[in-house]
Amino acid sequence: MKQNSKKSSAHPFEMRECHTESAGLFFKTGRILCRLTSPFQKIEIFENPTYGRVLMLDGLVQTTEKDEHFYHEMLVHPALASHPEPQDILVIGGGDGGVLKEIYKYPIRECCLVEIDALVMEAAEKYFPWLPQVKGKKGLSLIVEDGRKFIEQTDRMFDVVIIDSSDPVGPSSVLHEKTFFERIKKRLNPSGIVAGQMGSPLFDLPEIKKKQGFFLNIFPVVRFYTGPVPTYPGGLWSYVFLSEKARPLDIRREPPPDLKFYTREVHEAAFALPQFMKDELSDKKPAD
Ligand code: AG3
Repeated sequence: MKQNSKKSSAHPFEMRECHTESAGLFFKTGRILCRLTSPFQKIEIFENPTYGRVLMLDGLVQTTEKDEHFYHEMLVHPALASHPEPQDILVIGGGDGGVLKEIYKYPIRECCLVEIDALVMEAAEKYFPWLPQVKGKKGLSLIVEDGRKFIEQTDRMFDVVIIDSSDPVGPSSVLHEKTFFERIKKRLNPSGIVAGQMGSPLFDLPEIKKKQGFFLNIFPVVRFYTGPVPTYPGGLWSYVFLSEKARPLDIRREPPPDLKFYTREVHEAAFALPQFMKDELSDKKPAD
């Protein structure tokens, strides 16, 4: 969230993310596993008795062991379940590997993950199980590069692109811009789908609406959906489903086994937007 891009507490036994000037979320910390500053951001991983291991970047919660599946499953499965034959997948961001672990529940051909910060990947590999779990899987390439540069330079085409960015501040801000999505569209096969995280409906609705404006200029199918993420600002999170022709409610396969959050019914329900979002997002005119 823009106004809070700052801080985690300086107190050694407590970390916090401020959601507004006057509210936020605090974590008592057990062991601090990693605290370093990369060329891009501050990386912190610590243990919390309630949420398990927590990853923060620049003081913003990215993932926790306890609720990661709320987010990773909802970012990945709606797109992969709605594509006729997802084979070649691109992930932008997501260096912690949570998205990859979900993608490899499908029999895909290739998956390419592009993460700007090698130190995020190194730290996550050490302290979370997801990257080690997928390393060596068929067709996986891990590329350390700016996602925007990658998409400008690659000539590869993809069936599904998953954008696991952080908030639109710091290294991730370019991943929220119109030109980035225009480039992605050029790298998408005809039935291709893009799924991306869109922030907090409670706090970020003006930005979500702004993005809707340019999405509608680029993609014929633009659908937002939501799901809870207990440790993200506002508790309810939003995502977008973009495509030339795939429809989000045209679910083509059963979910892989052993998911903890996503089901077919959750998928369908997620696209039914709460009234306060409909009020803002229902005029479907493309932006100029
Ligand atoms: N990426 C989205 C995190 C957004 C959280 N925002 C915040 N806490 N203000 C998560 C990466 C996990 N793979």
